[in-house]
Formats: sequence, structure tokens, C-alpha cells
Amino acid sequence: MVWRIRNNWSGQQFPHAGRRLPLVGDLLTFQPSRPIQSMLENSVGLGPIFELQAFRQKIVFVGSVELAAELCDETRFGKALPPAVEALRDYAGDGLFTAHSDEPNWQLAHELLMPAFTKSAMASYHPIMVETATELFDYWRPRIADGPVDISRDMTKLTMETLSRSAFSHDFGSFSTAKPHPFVKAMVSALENGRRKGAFRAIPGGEVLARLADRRYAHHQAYNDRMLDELIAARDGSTDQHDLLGIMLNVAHPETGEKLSPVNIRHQILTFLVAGHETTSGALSFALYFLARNPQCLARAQAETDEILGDDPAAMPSFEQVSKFRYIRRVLDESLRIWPTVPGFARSPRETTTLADKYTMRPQDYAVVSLGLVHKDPAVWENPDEFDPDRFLAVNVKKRPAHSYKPFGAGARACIGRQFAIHEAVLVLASMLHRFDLSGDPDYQLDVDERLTMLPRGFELSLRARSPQMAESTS
Ligand code: MNH
Repeated sequence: MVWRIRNNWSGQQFPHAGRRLPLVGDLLTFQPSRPIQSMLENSVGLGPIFELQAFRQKIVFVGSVELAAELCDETRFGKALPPAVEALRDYAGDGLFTAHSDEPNWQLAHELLMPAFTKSAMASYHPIMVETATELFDYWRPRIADGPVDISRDMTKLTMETLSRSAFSHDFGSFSTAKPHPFVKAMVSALENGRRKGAFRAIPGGEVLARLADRRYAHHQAYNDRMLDELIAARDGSTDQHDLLGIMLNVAHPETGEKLSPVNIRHQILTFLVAGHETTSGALSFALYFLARNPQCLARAQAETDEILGDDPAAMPSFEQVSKFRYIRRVLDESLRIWPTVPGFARSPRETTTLADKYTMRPQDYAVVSLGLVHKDPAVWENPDEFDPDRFLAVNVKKRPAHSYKPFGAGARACIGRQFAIHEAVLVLASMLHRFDLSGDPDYQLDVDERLTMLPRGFELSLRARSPQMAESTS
């Protein structure tokens, strides 16, 4: 058998952690259940660029702001699809996240969908977000006296509901039924399969295992596909554009008149559900974790909600009010700095180039911008482990070099759902902090679960309803 390392950077070597073994490479230096966190831990002292090799895969990571800025230069580099993302194509096809930049459907979908994701477009999702958050609070109300609530679990229900209602007006009943909806279960299983396949394909002969795994999981994918195809077909002929599905079915390209095909629309819906729900729920959960840990920050955030929302603890923000929560927004930004829920993104050069004045990088090579490292680069971030939302005051942001902070990726392929995520997260944090006082278990040790994204595991908060008088006394 020919032993060839993929993505081998023309044989160039980079620093790596620990002792490297034949065949398995650096596999033993990291824990399979928490690969990203072990990579971060093992990277200490390796410098701004290093590699991790396992079986036939070699992954080069970049951890400094300086090199991240180089890779974010759109004139020289663009998005790459590393094997883990490539494996998702079986599920989400040429949807926006998994499409190659030169696939015609990427450009078309990007142009057709950008208007649906602008800041002003959030006005149409705002009522859905308010309604879903209110359902969560109503779901909590009779339960909070019985004990703490599992934050990551409930935030994931919330973001899933918000997205499915905004994308295709579907209610999964997350707050009215005990069991997760079969669609959600099927989606989670199919994604789990994608991750497994990505790993199998790194092993020689692993393609066979990947195909076997596909056969075992095919029914999950088939279930998701069928349900969405039926939904899409049922809207045939409707001109209603109140949700993303309606927009995708009806909007044609202003110049070419082209529309998205039904199969591509299915890929986009799956993409929004996958890309949008855990990422946002993780961001919300980490923000709540940091607030519970930092009572002064929590007090400032609640003072802000009292100032903007007034005495009624049940008040929900209007669309215009959401952008007024400047402190809560900084809390969110700072949480995504310390725990970026999408831990990195991959970049390749458009033409053969030199990276860091030193390494030849060809279009078939890719490097991963590790946000967990870039967001803590001591050359840019003082006391990087300390939670301090005021780092995101405009005067402080201006002092930092460009590309110091990239939780939503870079360039043309950056997150299309950024405004959606920020609007939802600020709205939910503000209304929740206004309505409840919260406290965490002081003995809880942050445990981060690595799924498709990063999420606190087993993180619970005790909630108590705030009274109108409390709102008055703090304002
Ligand atoms: Mn989102 C791309 C992070 C919320 C839909 N998203 C990306 C990328 C990052 C990212 C990083 C770029 C990945 C890459 O370069 O390979 N996204 C986030 C984070 C949150 C988030 C941290 C929440 C917090 N994303 C959302 C939401 C949606 C969404 C909400 C949908 C409603 N994201 C996408 C899509 C892409 C993307 C679609 C791909 C865009 C493209 O390539 O055209």
C-alpha cells in the first residue's frame, strides 16, 4: 500500500506535540472525545503555526493574530473545505456552508439569500424570536421551583425552534412535548454519522467503514430529506414570502431570473438548521455561564435591561430596542472570544504563495485558523483568560489590529446568519435577565462538549422570578 499523507504541504514539516508514532501519527496526543480542546492544550509552546497528523491526515493550525490576518486576506486566500466539512456534503450537499466557492449554486444562493439576512430583515424574524423566547419562559415558570435548569439543553431547544419557525414555519413542539421531535433526532444522528465518516476516511481502507456507516444511518437522512421535500412541494405555487422557504421559492435573480432548485432549497434548510442552532445555543450558554461567574457583570446587564425595558419583568424588547442593549452585546462578544462555538475555519491560497514569509502553500493545501488560540493571542489580548466585556467598547476595539476576532469567519464565506444569531442571542439574554435572577452551582467546573460545535455540558442555573420592585430599586 502506498502511504501517502494528504494535504502534505509539499512535505514541509511544522512543529508538533509529543512523540509521533508510525501510522497513527499524533493520535495518542489527543483525547478523541475532546479533540479540539486537547489540540489547544497540546499547542502550548509550539509557536504560531503547527501541525497535527493522524493516519493520513495532516492538519496545519495557525494560532496567532498575525498569521490569521494573513489567511483572512481575501485577495490571496479563500475558504477551504477540510475533510470534516467535506463529510457534511453528503447531508447538506451544495448548501451555503458546504458548497465550494466555485460551485454555481454557492454564488446564486449567496446573492438570493443575502437580503434575507440583513440587519433590517431581522424585523420579520423578531416576532418569532419573541414568541419562542416567551414559550421558553412559560415552560420554565412552573419548573424552576423544583430545581436548576439545564441551560445548554434548553437553549438548544430554543434556537432550534426559532430557526425551524423562521426557516419554514414549522413548530417542533420542543416546549410542549417531552421527547425531541423525530426530525431533530434524525438530524443529530445523521450529523454524528458525518463526523464519524470524516474520521474513517482518514484511515487507510476507511472508505469501506464510511460506506457501512452510511448504510446504517441512511434512514435518518432519508427521513429528513423526505419531510423537507414534502414541505417544499406543499408550498409549490404559493407566493407567500413570510419565511425563508417562501423567499427561496419565490425570489429570482434580478439579472438572470434564475431560482434555487427544490433540492438545493432542501440543502439550504438543512444548512440553516445545522449551522444556526447549536452555534447560537452555545453562545447563549457560555454567556450565561460567564454571567453566573461574574456577579458584577450580571448586575450591569440587569441594570441595562431595567433601564431599557422598565419595571415590568415580563416586558419583551421591541425590534428597535434589541440594538440598544450595548452591554449585553459586549457580554456576548466576549463570550464568543473566550469560547468561540465554531472553533475555527479553513483557508487555502488562490494561487501558490508563501505563508509567514517561509512556507510554500499551494491551492491544495489548507490551514485552520484556530479561534481558541487567535482570540487569546497574548500579543493582542491582555490577560486573555479573564472575562471582560469592556474589551468590546468601541474605543478598545479600534486599538486592536484587524482580524483579532473572527467568531463568524472571514470574507465572502463568512457567516450569513451573523445578524440572526446576534439579534436572537441579545433578545433572549436581555429578556431572560430581566425576568429572572440566576445563580450557578459554585462548584461547577466548566466542561465543554465537542459536537459539531462547542457547548457547556451539565451546566445548570437556578432561576428565580424577579419582582417589579426589584427592577425599580436597581434602576
Ligand atoms: Mn454561521 C458560516 C459561525 C450562527 C448560517 N458560521 C459560518 C462560519 C462561521 C460561523 C465561523 C464560516 C465557516 C467557514 O469559513 O468554513 N454561525 C457561526 C456562529 C454562530 C452562527 C459562531 C452563532 C453564534 N450561522 C448562524 C446562524 C445561521 C448560520 C444562526 C443561519 C440562520 N453560517 C451559516 C451559513 C454559513 C455560515 C449558511 C455559510 C455561509 C457561506 O459560506 O456562504
